[in-house]
Amino acid sequence: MCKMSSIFILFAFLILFGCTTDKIIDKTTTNSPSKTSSSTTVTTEATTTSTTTAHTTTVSTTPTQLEIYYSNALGKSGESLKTALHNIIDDHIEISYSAVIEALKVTDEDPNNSNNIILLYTQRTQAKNTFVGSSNNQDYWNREHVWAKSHGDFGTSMGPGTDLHHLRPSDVSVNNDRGNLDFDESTYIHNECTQCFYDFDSWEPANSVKGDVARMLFYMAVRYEGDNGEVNLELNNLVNNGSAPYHGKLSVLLEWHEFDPVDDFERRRNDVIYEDYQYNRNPFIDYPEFANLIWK
Ligand SMILES: [Ca+2]
Ligand SMILES: [Ca+2]
Ligand SMILES: [Ca+2]
Ligand SMILES: [Ca+2]
Repeated sequence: MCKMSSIFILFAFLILFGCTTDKIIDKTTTNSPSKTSSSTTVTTEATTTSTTTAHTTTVSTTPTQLEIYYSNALGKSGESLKTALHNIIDDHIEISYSAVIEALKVTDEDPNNSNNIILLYTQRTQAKNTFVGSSNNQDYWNREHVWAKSHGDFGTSMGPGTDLHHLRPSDVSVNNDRGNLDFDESTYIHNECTQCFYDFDSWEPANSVKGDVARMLFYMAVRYEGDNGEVNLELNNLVNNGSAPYHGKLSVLLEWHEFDPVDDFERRRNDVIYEDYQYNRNPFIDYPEFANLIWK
């Protein structure tokens, strides 16, 4: 009996010990193949490492640089966040309206063809050298002010009129049809931009750029606050804003911002404008949560 229980206890011990060891090895092997010692610390280290790696690969500017850039805004909300962001992104280097043409060939370059740019509304890839200043060719490209330049009447003067964060290449006739319409859900399919909708008082861009449009307008409302003789641009929930310094429709833009999240094309564009042209960033591309913290 005594011998039998000893064998049984030994057998049970081996099973128990064997299983536990297997579990630890499995866990550590999965998280960190190079580590052989089995402990909770290893697992924690491995998890931390993989989280850091994933975060680094999703933003082209390292998190630390972004945190430094936005240090005076992080943790704030509402008007105090808007003011802090304004003070971070204002006083940017302004470029001329003619310099915008060459800049857009860089900021909006087709990632698959360096001879081409991607046109905003149609998302058509098109030769960079088909720019046209006047409207001679309705399928060439020109400079679209996403915040319609009549809303605040700033035209093409340096500042809001040449700010690359909201200037985009567009098909000439599509640009003309968008005109100065506010953004809202709209009724009719456009004959050339077949992913776009329009009606008498609004324009609805293609699904893939709805968020891009929203984030560009968020930037404009925060960048331009009426200081240094600049216009104060603001978002509202109206259409038919005409020449008032307002743009709608805020509630719809907030929905589009959620619906079409930031992508690599926008991130690269933001980096290029920051590093090579204006030395300021669009906060709503870097920290999408800022939009709801200010306007919801
Ligand atoms: Ca056209
Ligand atoms: Ca409408
Ligand atoms: Ca998009
Ligand atoms: Ca403003």
